[in-house]
Amino acid sequence: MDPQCTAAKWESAGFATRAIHVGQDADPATGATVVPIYATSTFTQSAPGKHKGYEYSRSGNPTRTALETCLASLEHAERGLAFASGLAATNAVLASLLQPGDEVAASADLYGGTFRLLERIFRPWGVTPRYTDDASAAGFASIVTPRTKLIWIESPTNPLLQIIDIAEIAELAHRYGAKLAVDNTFASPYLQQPLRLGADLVIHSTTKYLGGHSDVVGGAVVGSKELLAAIQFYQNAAGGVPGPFDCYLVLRGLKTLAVRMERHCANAMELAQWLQTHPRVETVYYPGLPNHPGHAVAAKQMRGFGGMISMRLRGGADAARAFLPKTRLFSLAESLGGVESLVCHPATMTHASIPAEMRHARGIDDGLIRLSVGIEDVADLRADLQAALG
Ligand code: P1T
Repeated sequence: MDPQCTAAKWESAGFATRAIHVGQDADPATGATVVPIYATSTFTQSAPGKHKGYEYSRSGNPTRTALETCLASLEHAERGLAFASGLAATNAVLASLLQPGDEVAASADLYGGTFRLLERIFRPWGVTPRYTDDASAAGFASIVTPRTKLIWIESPTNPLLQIIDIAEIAELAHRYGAKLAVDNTFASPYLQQPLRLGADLVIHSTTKYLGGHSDVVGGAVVGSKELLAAIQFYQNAAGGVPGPFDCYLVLRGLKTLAVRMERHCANAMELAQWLQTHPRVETVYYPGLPNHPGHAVAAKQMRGFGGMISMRLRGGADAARAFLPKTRLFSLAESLGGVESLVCHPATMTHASIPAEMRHARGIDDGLIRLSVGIEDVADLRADLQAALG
């Protein structure tokens, strides 16, 4: 059956129900309750061109279709596409919507890999990226030109947890004839659905909260059928598809996304409140704190404030260097969004590809520490941070 039809019957169901069921009807061939891993590169045809909807697994695979259908439902999109990584998804969006001569306007605070892709691949190809430190509508208006085809934002941003008013930027983008793409990785669709706020495309690194267990690398793009047709054409022509095992892992992760996010948010809120009273901590960046400059907008556009916290310690870079190797439960590692807590040093890890001068100007200096708060017992997480803070 057309997966879009099976999705339609779940339209009025709640988020957790859709995460567990949409695109995941019992397997038509065997009745298997859980979507099988269709480990096949190709599909047998009864006559040339006569097949059951699948020809070759670069173009489509039933395990991938299940994941794409579910992701589209969770973001209230017409259609979803799964990719081999978050950056493969980002690359496909940029390459299929932009031509040499076009410009892309982005918030200055964004994942280092996205910055590297824009600067090292797309700028030499002829696309001009422009960045704004002021991520308000006025800030974006100051860098948008008649050549701007796309505005690219994250909210919350990586790693400074800035909040961008998605509805306001969508309105601005459309006024200038541009599209708005939102990298929703830090929020997940459970906390925020940018398409409902006017965005045109949503991008995910499914490696993070959607997979949720730090055991898979993947990406996704969701949006209208029209925009996704161009992106799917690019994906099929250029590759970048996820394998069926990886799709299975992300789909399995989605089933518990709602309960995991509740716990990520509760743990992060408790730790952020505690950290901001800690004598060794200078600044805490967490949108759930009322003194965070984006708190009101976050409360308006998100269901909760997420599991990511950044902070600066008194004593700057030296204090950060002393703290980072000392945590035991928080593993010092890149990535985020898994059930286990991670700690990261953006300047030398996730954002090392941004030139030092630019990084420092943006506030990503050697004193910045980023926490991905997992779903362990919060008392244990707090004790771990306390011991490392000394
Ligand atoms: O790693 P990959 O699945 O290709 O996703 C890239 C990506 C895209 N968007 C955001 C907001 C991201 O944070 C990432 C990856 N980020 C990390 C690995 C990190 O530790 O920040």
